Amino acid sequence: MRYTVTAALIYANGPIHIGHLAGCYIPADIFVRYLRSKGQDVAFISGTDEHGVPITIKAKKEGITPQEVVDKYYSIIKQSFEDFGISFDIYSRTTNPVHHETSQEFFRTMYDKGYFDEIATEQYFDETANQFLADRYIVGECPVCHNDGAYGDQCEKCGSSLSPTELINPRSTISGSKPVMKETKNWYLPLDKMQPQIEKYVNSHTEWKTNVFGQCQSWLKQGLQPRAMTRDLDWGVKVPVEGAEGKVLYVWFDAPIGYISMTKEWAEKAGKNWEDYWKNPDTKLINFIGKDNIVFHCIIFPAMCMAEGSYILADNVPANEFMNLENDKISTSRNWAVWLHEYLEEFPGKQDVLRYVLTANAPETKDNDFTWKDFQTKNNSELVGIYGNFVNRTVVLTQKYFEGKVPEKGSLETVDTDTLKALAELPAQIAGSLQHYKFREALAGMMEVARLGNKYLADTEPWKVWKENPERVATILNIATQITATLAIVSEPFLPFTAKKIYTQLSSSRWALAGDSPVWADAGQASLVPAGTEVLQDGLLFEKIEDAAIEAQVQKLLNSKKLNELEGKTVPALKPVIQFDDFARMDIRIGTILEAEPMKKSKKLLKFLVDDGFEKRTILSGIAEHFSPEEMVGRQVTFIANLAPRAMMGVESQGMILMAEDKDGSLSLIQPHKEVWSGATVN
Ligand code: B3M
Ligand code: ZN
Repeated sequence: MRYTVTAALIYANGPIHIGHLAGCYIPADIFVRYLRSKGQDVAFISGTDEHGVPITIKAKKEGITPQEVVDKYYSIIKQSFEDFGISFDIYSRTTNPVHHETSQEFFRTMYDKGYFDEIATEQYFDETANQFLADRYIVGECPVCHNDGAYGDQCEKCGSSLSPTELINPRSTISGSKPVMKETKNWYLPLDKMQPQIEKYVNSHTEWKTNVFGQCQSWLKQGLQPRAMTRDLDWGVKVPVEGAEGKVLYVWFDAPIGYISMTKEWAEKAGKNWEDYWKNPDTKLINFIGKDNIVFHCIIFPAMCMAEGSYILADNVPANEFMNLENDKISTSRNWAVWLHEYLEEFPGKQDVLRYVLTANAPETKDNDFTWKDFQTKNNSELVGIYGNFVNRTVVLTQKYFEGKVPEKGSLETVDTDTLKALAELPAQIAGSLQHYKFREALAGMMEVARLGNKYLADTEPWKVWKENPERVATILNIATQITATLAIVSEPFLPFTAKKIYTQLSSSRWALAGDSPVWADAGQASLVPAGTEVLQDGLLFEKIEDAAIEAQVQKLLNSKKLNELEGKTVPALKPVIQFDDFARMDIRIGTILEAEPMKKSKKLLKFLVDDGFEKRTILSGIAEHFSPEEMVGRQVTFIANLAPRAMMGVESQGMILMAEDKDGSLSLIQPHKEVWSGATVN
């Protein structure tokens, strides 16, 4: 069987985080690794989406060109995927010439077949910048909540989705000027007319995941609308027809074609025929994506392919829901995320731990939550406690009793045959889950192999038997090694780094391994590793993660939250107007602090002795959490000198020291900018 497996072409406008991995790339990689181990012909294709408004917005924000933005993030993103072992056959980009040619050709074919409707509409135009404005380039007052910073497509404050004409007092974010309505002509794909064909296609795939199938049905039920496939923008693939100056292909038109152009690039290098992967109806096309991309992959791209006429349609689109982080939506702008490059700095070599946790919690049917506590628990009690523990015990006991050589099996007891029978059944069970895109279930099946191994050692207790019956121990450790080998094979899709370590541990054998790639069909066999094979000790597979490391991560997130809260903070509203006389009645002075001491039984109060120019007066001030008594002595402060005395905790305070309160609640003294005499008036 031939497979074309794609993973979403992420926008090259920022680094990637765990949500991306969990939603799309880890499941795609698991699936592909499994297919390869079954000997299938697979092309695993992905890359960055480098067009569209998200890129130009980022460029504007960073003050660089769109090309510079995509160059920067393409490398960062590619590196992260490589670091996490996502085994693409090619990771390319939509700014490559082959992509521009391929998508222009695609458009041209549809155009020549008369598939597009040319429709004139009025769009907002910025006369100062001389360009049409994409929705995101228009801001104004939200008609719902009256937030003044709402975008042309959405108000981020109240979440309403908007169209630019609904904004009150719209402004261009490019020039700040008020946009005007101007007529423009674009090419529309008449999805409304294509609805019956699309419905037929979707309805022939009742096996799709319910979240995917359900979303398609709700789009179809609403009735499909014509959608513009060109945009007035200067960053993107030029529209290849007359009269389209200043227009580019809609980013969602060219992006999925990226899968095709990247396959061409790969095939060229790999000596394959790209058309086998896109035009042969026997090839299965599988698109891995996140849930926000469902409509584009299940309705719009298939419609484009139907219209173009020569490409296969997706056989399945196993989209995941979203992964949340510590009970909150992952957000790039609020920095509520675990960035992959940062994770690797903080947990070097622990790629498989993250792969494991994100798969065990994969948001397959509904949104799910990643928490650091759970990350720690899954590492410590499952990877260390079950998986690592089993492999380690097998290796260590083989070293100890048999000088590191796999012993011969002798005659088998019931516990042995039962265990080998269970072992033989597990790979097929895991494969069944994988074929149905049930990766959590498949991962649980993988852990069953490790559990089986642990139970076998616990039941047979070779360490107790050794003295009386070393032959029996030989059989036990031979079988434990066979379980280890199967564990490595079935782990490879999920934990490729760990699987590789186990292969190394069993390296001197020629069992089952062709280079690095495991052969799925070997899994479950009772005599996979020949007796005599040398077992090397190569350190522990997993190590315990301590509380301190987890607390540091949680603290990091809390710091982001704090920063965000500050960001949203505005200065307090002004108080009502007072007359000059009201102000003149206040006697504000500069004094010098002579002595300072904490107040007994109070966390907040400090007691000062202040030189006010006439005498020494006592002033209490609730700033003990911000200043130490020592650092206050000798300082000049501003205080209200004629405030009626007030007793606090048995001491009379004769005035009030003034402070400025900063955004984060910290306090700052109000001091004259040069030293003045004590008692100086402030007017
Ligand atoms: N670039 C949206 C995203 O990054 C879009 C995916 C394209 S897949 C062909 O989520
Ligand atoms: Zn709003």
